[in-house]
Amino acid sequence: MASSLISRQFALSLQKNLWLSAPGCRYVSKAAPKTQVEFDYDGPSMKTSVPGPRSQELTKQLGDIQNVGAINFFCNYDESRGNYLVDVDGNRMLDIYTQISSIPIGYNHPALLKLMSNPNNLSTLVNRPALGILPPENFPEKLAESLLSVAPSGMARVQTMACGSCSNENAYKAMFIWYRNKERGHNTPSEEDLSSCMINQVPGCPELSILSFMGAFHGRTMGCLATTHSKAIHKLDVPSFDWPIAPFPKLQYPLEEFTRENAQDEARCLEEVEDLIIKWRQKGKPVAGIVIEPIQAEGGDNHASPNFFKSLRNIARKHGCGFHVDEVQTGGGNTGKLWAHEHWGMDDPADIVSFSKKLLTGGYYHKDELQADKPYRIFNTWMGDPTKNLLLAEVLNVIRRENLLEEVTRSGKALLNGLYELQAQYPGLLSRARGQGTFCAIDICDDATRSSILLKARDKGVLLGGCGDRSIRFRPALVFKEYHVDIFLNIFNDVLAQHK
Ligand code: PSZ
Repeated sequence: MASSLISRQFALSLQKNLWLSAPGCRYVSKAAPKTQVEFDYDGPSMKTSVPGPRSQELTKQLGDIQNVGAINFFCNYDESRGNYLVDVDGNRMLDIYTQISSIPIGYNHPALLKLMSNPNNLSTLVNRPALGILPPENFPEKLAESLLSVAPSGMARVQTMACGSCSNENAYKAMFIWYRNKERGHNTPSEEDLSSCMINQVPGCPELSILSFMGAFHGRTMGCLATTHSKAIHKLDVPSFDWPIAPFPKLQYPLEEFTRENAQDEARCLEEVEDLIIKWRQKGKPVAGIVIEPIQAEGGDNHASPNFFKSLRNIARKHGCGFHVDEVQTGGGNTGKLWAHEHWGMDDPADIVSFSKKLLTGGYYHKDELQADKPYRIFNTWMGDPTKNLLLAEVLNVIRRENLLEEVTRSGKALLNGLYELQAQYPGLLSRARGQGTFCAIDICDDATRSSILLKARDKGVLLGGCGDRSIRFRPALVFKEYHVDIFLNIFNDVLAQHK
């Protein structure tokens, strides 16, 4: 009885959300075959400035319960669809930030609503298992359909986790365990190891380190935070580890004009990495792993060349350090490939690749030898969430069916070309347009102007995010098409004209 009630509710919400007769929407692509019919709004529609009165009222209410300093506005997720986020004041905005880059195929995609309305999936929705001990029958099959179907080259094992930070946190632990067992030459800890680790002392808690890069963001939990170096406010007042921090290349744009300088800067950073590895070994805190983002995202969309990453991977191998590529923000298709590291063209790109955001579940892929030697060493209550694997399997189907990676490459080119043109038009305001696929960014002359541009764009119905000291970043969903680029460029042009 209960289940038929629930499934009826799902069927109703599906009908409501299929938008077959909803006003204000239209068929976007008349040429698309029936199965690929896509529904979208015509464009932004603004009724108030943002946040509007209802958002302000709700922020006040929530303020009595939580810190609301970071809240932008409140959302109406029922009415949001495709590339458009609708707020509680009825404003409809073209979303080029997508919940900090974590919406893969837009809001309320019909394929996902259909999946969630299937009564066969109800028990997955209502019974969240402790996956490490009591997984559901279909779990191996769902992993194969979802995460394993897009496993990075050379990796056949994957561990799911709840979010980006806990994925990285556990990936670091896996590298430490692997490294220590290598040092011991066997997997059996001594009595002294076992007793000393209980009081946070060596040798059980060894002096090992993870090498990270200036400008990196790998999360806010204590271990991850020791490798995060994007903003002081993230780190202030929190104790940390004495781990090595290498410089990340600072490329000059346009790249074609600065080939020599950029290659020199990358070589300088690589040299520094090797120096630090040697220095920390001498200090008695050997580098067990190197962690890096393929594009430093929070830190300001800082890119480096495939050659840089290839050389870094070789340095890690040469010194016996694990190589961990953090694809939490770059993974999922925005760069035009499912994984940004695919652009490096390597057969053996990493020992560990972590993910979250657009992959919907967190987790990490790893080489066989990075598997912890005993159960319960990498473990927690949920270890992920099977509903997210269901959704991810369908997201990947949609990506394949609708050739979304090709679309991303196409709209990414249009976006970057548009940014180049605007940069030429407003040289005092804009510089360093850069990107891969739709994973693009541009620098604004200063932080205050950036804030003003972001707010004015929002009031005109375009949601964007900042990153680094003075960059604006673009993180649309994979269903962001060339005509969405045009809508954005027109509005952005108007906003820039106000800042001349
Ligand atoms: O302010 C914050 O806490 C933000 S703003 C964007 C993020 C976090 N990104 C999360 C992130 C990431 O971009 C990379 C490359 N690695 C790890 C993380 C952490 O993921 P979460 O937020 O899921 O813990």
